[in-house]
Order: sequence, then C-alpha cells, then structure tokens
Amino acid sequence: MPTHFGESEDLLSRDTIAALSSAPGRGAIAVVRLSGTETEEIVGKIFRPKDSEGKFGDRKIRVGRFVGSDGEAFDEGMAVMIAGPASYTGEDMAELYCHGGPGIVRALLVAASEAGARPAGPGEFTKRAFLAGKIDLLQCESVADLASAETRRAARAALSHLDSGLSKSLESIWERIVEVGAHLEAAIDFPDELEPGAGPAVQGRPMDEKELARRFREIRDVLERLEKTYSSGRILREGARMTILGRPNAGKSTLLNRLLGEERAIMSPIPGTTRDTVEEVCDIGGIPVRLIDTAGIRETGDPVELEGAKRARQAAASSDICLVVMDASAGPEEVRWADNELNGLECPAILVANKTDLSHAKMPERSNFFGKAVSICSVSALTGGGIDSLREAMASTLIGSEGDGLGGNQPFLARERHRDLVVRCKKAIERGADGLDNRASPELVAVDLNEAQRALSELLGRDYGHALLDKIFSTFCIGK
Ligand SMILES: Nc1nc2c(ncn2[C@@H]2O[C@H](COP(=O)(O)OP(=O)(O)OP(=O)(O)O)[C@@H](O)[C@H]2O)c(=O)[nH]1
Ligand SMILES: [Mg+2]
Repeated sequence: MPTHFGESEDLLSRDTIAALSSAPGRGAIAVVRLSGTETEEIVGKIFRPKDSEGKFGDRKIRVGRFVGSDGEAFDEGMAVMIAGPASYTGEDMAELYCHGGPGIVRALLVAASEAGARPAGPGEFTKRAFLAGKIDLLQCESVADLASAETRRAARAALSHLDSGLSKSLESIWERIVEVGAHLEAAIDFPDELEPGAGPAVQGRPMDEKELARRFREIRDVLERLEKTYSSGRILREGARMTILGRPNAGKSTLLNRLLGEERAIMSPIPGTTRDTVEEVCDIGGIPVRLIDTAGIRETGDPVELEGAKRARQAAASSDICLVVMDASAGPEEVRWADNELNGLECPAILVANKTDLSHAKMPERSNFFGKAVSICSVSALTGGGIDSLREAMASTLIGSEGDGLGGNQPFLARERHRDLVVRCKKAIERGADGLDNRASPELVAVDLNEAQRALSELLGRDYGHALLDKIFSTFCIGK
C-alpha cells in the first residue's frame, strides 16, 4: 500500500460507482461498469438473467434483460460479476454489455443510479485500484495512455509502463539512494569511524567522502540518461506536429495525400490551390503525427494568399518538425528559396525534393544547402517513389536512436510530471555530490539526499495528496 499524507479515509470513498466505459455515441455494444460493495445488489435489481437458477457466480457471463425501476425490460444483453479483491479496483465489480443505442445506455445508467449507484468521476475506477494498492501511480498514468494511444507503437510503450518498466528502474535508483543514505547516516552517527575498515551498521565497509561522491554521480548519470528519453517518449505518447512548407505548386498537398494514403487535400496545377491549413493525423513509423498542409509561400499582393502564408509560418513555429518541399524540376531559384526557408526555421527539418519522376528534375546536393536540413529526401509524391525512405527519415528525426528502445526493455519518460521530478531528484543528487567534494557536513548532504528521495517518492506515488491525485485523474476518461 502506498503511504501518503494521512488522507486515506477521505480519499477512498466506499460507495458504488457506475459509468459508461465504452466510447459515448452510437455503437453495436456498449459497456457499463460498476464497482463497490453494493455492486451485486444493484445488478440484481437492474439485470434479470434468462436462466434464473442459482447465484450469479464469479466471472461467469450471463445473458438476460436489463430492467428499469418500473420493472419493465428495455434491452437484452450480458452481465459478468468480478468479485473483489481479485478485480481491477480491488472491490466487487460488474460489467454490463448492452446494445449501443444512446437511449439504452442512458436508461441503463438511470436504472443503475435509481438502484443505488453513483455516477463515477473521471478515472475513478483506476483511482480506486491505486488506493487499494493494486497498481502504482505510474501504472495508473499508463492506463490513461493506453486509453488514448493513437498507434500500436504508442500502445506498446504505454504497456511497458503498465508492466512496471519505469517503476522498476526508479525502484532501483531508490535502493541506491537508500544505500548511500545509510553510509551518510553512519558518517553522522559515527563521525570518527568514517575510515575504511571501521564499522558502523551499514552493508560492507563504510564509504569515505570520495567514494560517496562517486556513488552520487553514478546515480546522477542514471537519472540524466532517463531525463534524455523524455523528448522521444513525449512524442510517442502525445504525437508530433509536422508542417509541410513550400512554394505554390511544389506538391505539398500531393505529398500530404500520399503520406495519408487518401485524397484529403485538393491538388491542382494552379499555384495557390491550398488557401488555409489542412490537418490530419497519420502513423509514421508508429509515431502519431499530425500532418499540416499549408498554403504555398510567395511574394504576392493577394490578401488571402498572404493570410495563408502567415498561417503556414504560425503552424511551422509550433511544430516539432517541418518538411520543406521543393520542386526538383524548377531550377536554382527554388534551391535558394528552400535554403533560405531552412535557415529561418527553429525546429528540425527535412528537405524534400519532389517531382523527381520528371526527366529534367535535378537532385539537390547537400553542398548547396547551408540551412539545417537534418536529411535530404528525393521523392515523387505523384508516383510514391522515395516515400518509404522519407517516412524513415521522419521517424528517426522525431525520435532518433533513443526512440528505438521505447516500448521495449528500456525505461523512458513520457510525461512532464515525470521529467520534472526526475530533474528535481537529479539536481538534489548533484548538490549532494558537490557538497561532498567541498567537504560539507554529512548533515547538509543528507538534506539533499532527502530532497532526492522526496522527488522519487512523489514520482512513484508513495507520497501523494488530494491535489496530485485530482490533477492526474482529472485527465482520465469517465469509466476508466
Ligand atoms: N510530375 C509530378 N507532378 C507532381 C508531383 N507532385 C505534385 N505534382 C503536381 O504538381 C501540381 C501541384 O500539386 P499540389 O500538390 O497541388 O501542390 P501544392 O504545393 O499543394 O500547391 P499549392 O496548394 O498551390 O501551394 C499538381 O498538378 C500535381 O499533380 C510529383 O511528384 N511529380
Ligand atoms: Mg496545396
């Protein structure tokens, strides 16, 4: 069980909650979940099994009719009871499968409420699982990430956190901190014995200041490696924004459609076809990428085109990466424009030389580009030539080699909360190491070590209060 600021009783409400757990709206089947001590009683009132023999039975699916408080049946479906504590929340739970008409779902929720259930708040099932000690806070967050994963790879990465990938690695950092803490305490309690061979109650021989400082720095390095995974981890979890920039007619809309595999944006030989930004999410090497097609940029007196170009620049400014598209058949003026554009960008960019199917197309040479293109890709948006290599370049620019292991065995950070706490922990460890170098008193170094432990505790959800839980669970869906 996690420890916290003594708020366990009021954090853990014991009433029975109910919520729609499948997506709202019309569907073939909808799932309503219940959790709490009254679950069996409530289900007994709103679900009439077809074979009325015997008790409900744990984890046995039964077919039957859903009934309102007036006793009238309004749907046929199935129900399963999952007895606590071996359930998701640790309490008695039920899942009801009804037909997915919005009227049926509403009627079922009303029936559950009239039978004594309270509508669940966002993430309340998972919050109960956490408070019952079934999963830690990092696993709770991974549940939310799984519920919103846009790609298989993002799901796999979240699943590795649900499997305690990050928790285990933080636990091992915790143990290392506890170990150096014991040696530091020995130095406080037995100041004269801080010499090799002397013996306060620590594992093995006590460490001297140099050894302690070395251990502090090792812990710092582990935290730093973890911190570095954040930019890739965040992109895998949240997705990336990628803006397509270029002059009119370069083939931006054709490229967007090619990457999406559908004709989303209008393409035409008339320069200035795209007037406003067009956005769509697609899967690039497992990364959810929001692709933004923009209006072509050129000198013009047309106020609509000028507004389009302004929006293109705004989209680029808030992007994780840009594709600068040039028409490879257009001559040196196009090369100069692309180079100039690359120079003005703040985010990483890929130079895409398009229309390479045309016989007079000329491949751009890297030496012609002073701008900071991460890579140069030659493609034909029209025929699809070179698009696979472009996809690879996009994925590796976004999450680089650090991203390769994400979702595998390598622990990584994907949330700002996690990154901030890892940085807080790292800084405290760093201060401690500096203190040891400067022969600060062990008591002072212990203050830094405590601070590092507090940050890790918060990260692992060992220390929490209302505010932290509210913040985390408010981002959850209702019914999760
Ligand atoms: N040969 C060839 N033509 C292409 C290629 N890509 C686009 N085109 C053609 O170039 C013209 C312009 O394409 P669009 O995709 O509309 O260009 P755009 O950059 O979106 O243009 P604006 O929206 O006007 O800024 C169309 O006639 C396309 O068929 C390509 O790879 N090869
Ligand atoms: Mg266009």
